[in-house]
Amino acid sequence: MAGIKGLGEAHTYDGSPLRIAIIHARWNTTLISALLAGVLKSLTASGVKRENIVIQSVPGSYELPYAVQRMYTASQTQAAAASILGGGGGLGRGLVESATDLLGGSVTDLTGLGREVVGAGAPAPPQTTEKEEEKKKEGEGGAKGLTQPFDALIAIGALIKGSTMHFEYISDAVSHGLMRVQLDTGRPVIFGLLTLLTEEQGRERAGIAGEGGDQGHNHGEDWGAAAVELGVKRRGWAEGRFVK
Ligand code: RBF
Repeated sequence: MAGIKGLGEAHTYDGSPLRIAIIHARWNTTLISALLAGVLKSLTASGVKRENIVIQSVPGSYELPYAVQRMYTASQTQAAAASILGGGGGLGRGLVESATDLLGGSVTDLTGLGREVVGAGAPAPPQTTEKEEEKKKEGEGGAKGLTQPFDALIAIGALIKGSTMHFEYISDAVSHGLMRVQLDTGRPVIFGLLTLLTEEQGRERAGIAGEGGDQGHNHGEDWGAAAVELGVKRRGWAEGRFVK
């Protein structure tokens, strides 16, 4: 008999006007990088532009609620700077770009595995890729990300039960912390925390189980879709509309 568990009918929402933050822990990196790839895949499929996705990492899941809260505040700071200074040229533009770089410059993206992992709070690495140099030469014509406050934030972590009580304490604290942040800020915080009894459960939920490493379901894809849906719905609610 078929099971009844699961997400139900899929809805699609247009993520193109949204700005999304992803905050992921670095513990259990194999799982995290697969989940992050799943999130990015579904965000992109919903039309969210890569330049409007900011990714930061923290050491472990326990740090997620604080990081989500601070990243949201940082995006509000950027938005305020952008609205005061406007998008015009000259000094104002430079300041807006500095504000944008507050976040954009310190991105850790595990999908580019093999590259250096930048810790939370670490200064932005000074290297500029050839592509970025080209964009600069094009007279700043390169695509700039949005500076609005994040429409949704996705927290990703994987806790695996060990022989001590850390699993119970961290799971509980992070779950409550993330809920608190979303209710306090009024912005959707997507719960991308796997609380696992075994590593195998993690592989199944990250879509990397089995001999070929491609079995199971990548829950990151659902989290990306949830972020877009809630981001779009929140915008509607803010205007007194109920988006279907
Ligand atoms: N963080 C995770 O994201 N996943 C884990 O499975 C995990 N296991 C931990 C086990 C122990 C015994 C400790 C002390 C920490 C663990 N952490 C884990 C790290 C934790 O979330 C946090 O980063 C650190 O406790 C520092 O605040």
